[in-house]
Amino acid sequence: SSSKILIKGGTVVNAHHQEIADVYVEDGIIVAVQSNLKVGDDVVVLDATGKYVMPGGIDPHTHLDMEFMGTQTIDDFFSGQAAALAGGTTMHIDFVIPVNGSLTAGLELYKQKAQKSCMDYGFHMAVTKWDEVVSREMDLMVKEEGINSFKFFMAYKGSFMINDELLIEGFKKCKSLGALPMVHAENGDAVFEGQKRMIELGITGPEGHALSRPPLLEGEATSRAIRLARFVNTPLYVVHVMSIDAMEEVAKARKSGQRVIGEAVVSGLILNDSVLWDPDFSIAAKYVMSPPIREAGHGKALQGALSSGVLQLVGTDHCTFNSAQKAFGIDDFRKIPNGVNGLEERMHLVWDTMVESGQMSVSDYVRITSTECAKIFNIYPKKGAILPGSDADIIILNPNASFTISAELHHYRTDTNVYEGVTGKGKVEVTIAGGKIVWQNGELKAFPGSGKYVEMPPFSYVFDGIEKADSSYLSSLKAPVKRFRSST
Ligand code: DUC
Ligand code: ZN
Ligand code: ZN
Ligand code: ZN
Repeated sequence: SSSKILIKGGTVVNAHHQEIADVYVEDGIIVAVQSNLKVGDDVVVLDATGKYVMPGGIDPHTHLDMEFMGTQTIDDFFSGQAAALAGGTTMHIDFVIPVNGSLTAGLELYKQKAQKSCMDYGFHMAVTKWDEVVSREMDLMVKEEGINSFKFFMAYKGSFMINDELLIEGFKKCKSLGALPMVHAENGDAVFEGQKRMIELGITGPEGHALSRPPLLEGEATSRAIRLARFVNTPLYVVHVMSIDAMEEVAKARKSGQRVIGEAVVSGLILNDSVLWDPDFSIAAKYVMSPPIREAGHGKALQGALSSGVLQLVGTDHCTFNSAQKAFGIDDFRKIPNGVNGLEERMHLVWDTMVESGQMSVSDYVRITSTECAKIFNIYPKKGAILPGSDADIIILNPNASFTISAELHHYRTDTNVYEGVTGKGKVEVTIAGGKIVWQNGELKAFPGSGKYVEMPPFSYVFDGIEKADSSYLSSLKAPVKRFRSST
């Protein structure tokens, strides 16, 4: 059976260390990492000579089967995850969207959606309104449901957007629970003004989307969220940093010692806004996401921020719609469902852009695509490592093979791909998830129901309002330089 696997002779890479070794897997767990392992003949042997053996990717940011902008994302927990496995990602963290503001109802719905999972997954919880009920539901999520992160949208006026009062309440609540607050940082009120102005000017095409929500507004909201997090004295996770403006706010805060985590997304690293000016609506519309794809220059700066450590990890914001859905906005960019693909392409594109190009070491690649995410969300070293006792989520990457991306070849349900025609170096040849070979020789073996929910425990970085030294990742980040004096 395939429950025992030996990966022979590869270069085993962890975020801290790499060595040539064999990896032995039994019943879903990594049992041994050492050279010249001898095993019985009931073991499947994979030769990894000349290849890298690395932890499967963890995508910290996806939206599968999400109801959004009057429609539903086309990829669900099965199709999105199956595609992820084919691209070397073995876990993702999806955002639960509350139902009429109710976190409990939202979670029930997402538990249903996720039953067809073929890959391990965790949940972040979005908070879209504030009252006593929501506050109590947050306790429940952390204490009973294995959720340790809450996302606040500073944009999407009229639907998800919350104001500063809620942001502060939410940050305080997160802090009291040992949970990590996350923000979608764009100034939603200003975006609303920008959109009205575009329509007044008769700009109704996809370029209007980018023009109405410039980097300025992402920088403003990022700065505000960071300052409010400092006010509350809580760590903060900024999702999808898409501009130099936002990245510089993260850099400044981290330099001062504030505990801010910045997430890059693949589209922001690689694409530029020229695509939004394509005269063919069906091409331009597929690139509409929020925050928008920026002018050339931002992507390169964000790549630099990943290499220098200003940004700590890379996700996708995978959120797919087919061409028919994108066409809802043919007369008005405000109606184009926001979102692009990335779950299947992330591991390949980050390898090619960061490692193959010489901007990053292989160990750092493992860190930004897997290990850092596992540490931030408190599931390391179960996930994010090739170590005895870790889950057997492993990829074998051949640095000399190449990849090609196209809608013809991808494993999603969506009929387009924002990376159509992109080729590069470095190919995931084998994916092992939960101890099973799920991707090999271009063949995908994904089974609905085989993915497990990964509970993410809270952090204990707060004690009576004073930082308590412990071994958790968040508390190991530097404390704010300034503290509030207690009244005397
Ligand atoms: N941005 C997107 O493009 N899609 C989903 C949600 C978001 O913030
Ligand atoms: Zn070692
Ligand atoms: Zn967002
Ligand atoms: Zn998102």
